[in-house]
Amino acid sequence: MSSEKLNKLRESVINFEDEAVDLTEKLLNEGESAKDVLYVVSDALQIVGEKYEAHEYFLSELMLCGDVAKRCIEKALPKIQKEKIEMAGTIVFGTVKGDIHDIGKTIVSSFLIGAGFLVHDIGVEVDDKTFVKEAKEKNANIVAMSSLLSTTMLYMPEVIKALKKAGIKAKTIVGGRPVSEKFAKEIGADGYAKNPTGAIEVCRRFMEEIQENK
Ligand code: B12
Repeated sequence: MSSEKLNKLRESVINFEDEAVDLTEKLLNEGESAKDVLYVVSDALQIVGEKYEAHEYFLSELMLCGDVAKRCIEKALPKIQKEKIEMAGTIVFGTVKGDIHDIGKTIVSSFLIGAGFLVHDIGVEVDDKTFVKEAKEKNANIVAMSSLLSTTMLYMPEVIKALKKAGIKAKTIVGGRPVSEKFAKEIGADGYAKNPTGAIEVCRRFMEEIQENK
């Protein structure tokens, strides 16, 4: 393992430099394991999260880091499949119908990828049928929904109903600016989180519950 280059990768993700993406490609071509690359990107995001919480980084930096990290992870994904790294779980993640906000979803999903989950980002304005189809096709353990509008969050229970009707056993997690723990409970979602670190905690808990019930 080239720890010097991996350290450089960590630094460039934290500093949201495009160079991180080229460096990832280079490391993978030189035979670095995708697992180590992912570990470093995840570590970088952890530090970015801490900087955000400490008000050292603001939303713009968070978004830039999320974007760079996502592009690095995308480079590593084909190799992950080859290495058959055991992922923490499979998540299908979309912004619900009528809503085009995707910055929060992208950030949360890159943190989840960093935490070892295989995340299929199915985009924005996703209707119930598409959530059902994608959850089935990807054999999802978890379905994650984002909404930034107080109008579109009302579509979340429709998705939960459709998943249940289709017999899909995946756990559901909801989030986004207008969504609350109380709302999540009312609509029968299995979980809610306010931010990316909370999402990792909830999704890890889901996976433990799934393993216990096997
Ligand atoms: C950027 C933005 C836009 C961009 C979106 C660009 C994009 N690609 O996403 C554009 C300009 C397109 C836009 C459009 C609109 N917007 Co807008 N937008 C915003 C703004 C300024 C920032 C949102 C954002 O990205 N925040 C940053 C991210 C990191 O935060 P976040 O999304 O909340 O995500 C975090 C958490 O919520 C959580 N999270 C998010 N999703 C999930 C999912 C899960 C599963 C979990 C666990 C956690 C989680 O983790 C994230 C990271 O911490 C907000 C104001 C605000 N302060 O939020 C308004 C805001 C959301 N928009 C608003 C409105 C009204 C609109 C429009 C209707 C405006 C219009 N009249 O056309 C349209 C809607 C279009 C549509 N159909 O969706 C309102 C919503 C009001 C409401 N209560 O419904 C807001 C609150 C502005 C306001 N104060 O009025 N918008």
